[in-house]
Amino acid sequence: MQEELKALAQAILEGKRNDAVELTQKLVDAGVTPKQILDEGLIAGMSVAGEKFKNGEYFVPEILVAARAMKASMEILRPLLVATDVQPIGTMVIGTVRGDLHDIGKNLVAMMVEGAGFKVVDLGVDVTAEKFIEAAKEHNAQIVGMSALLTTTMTYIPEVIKAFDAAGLRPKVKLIVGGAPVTQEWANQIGADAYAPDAATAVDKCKELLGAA
Ligand code: B1M
Repeated sequence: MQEELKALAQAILEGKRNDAVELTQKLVDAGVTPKQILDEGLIAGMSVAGEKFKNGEYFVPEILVAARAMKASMEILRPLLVATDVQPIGTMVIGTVRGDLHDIGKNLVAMMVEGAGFKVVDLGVDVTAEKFIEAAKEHNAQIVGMSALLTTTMTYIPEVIKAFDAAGLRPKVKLIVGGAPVTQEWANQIGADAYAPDAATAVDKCKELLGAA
């Protein structure tokens, strides 16, 4: 089944959703464990896609189709993973901050972090500090990610950070920030735990935050 696993990784890389679903089902039917399909098929393919995105060989559309192919295969694997009790490597809560409706970049980050083996709880857009905190507690998240695309909404990020401090959730919960107007320097200034300029780097940073890199 090694050939099929490789073909699955390639189908994810090329964003071939139907092929990915077909191969995933074939591997399941052949008795390959969901964990092996996840690691050597889906995550393997998404990792290469992430590398290509980082070094400029892939752009947003290629990543989106790869992530969609992965999501479609995950629909088959998810119930099996739950049944076999395969644990995600960590849990991330993510959202676009209050007042901001941009979600394309945040969705990319969510998909790629999920593709790396995390459970991702996506709160959507226009997310308040209270909602971030509530979700972090409810899902026992190790990481909370905040995205902002407007100079007028990025200023809400430090407020969320203060709210996490006030709630006594740090340093247990690590906070990662990103979005077009956000920089490493600013992230340092406001006391975020990590910053990522793009979705592939966000995956690396999340793993580093977990100490799993
Ligand atoms: Co708006 N918009 N927009 N917009 N929009 C920008 C951001 C803007 C730069 C356009 C411009 O004027 N040149 C400008 C902001 C100016 C500023 O603040 N300095 C702007 C504006 C002004 C507005 C409105 C106010 C316009 C108006 O109504 N007058 C309005 C605001 C609405 C609101 O949010 N309250 C508005 C609305 C919209 C649309 C609804 C039309 C649409 C959003 C659709 C959607 O998201 N569903 C939209 C879009 C599409 C854009 C642009 C054109 C593209 C944004 C995008 O999706 N980029 C944008 C101009 C631009 O950036 N060129 C613009 C692609 C995406 C993959 O990149 O989101 O940067 P990005 O995400 C990257 C990284 O930043 C990083 O990884 C991602 C993938 O590599 N990243 C993270 C993102 N989040 C991360 C989180 C992390 C880590 C990394 O950790 C948690």
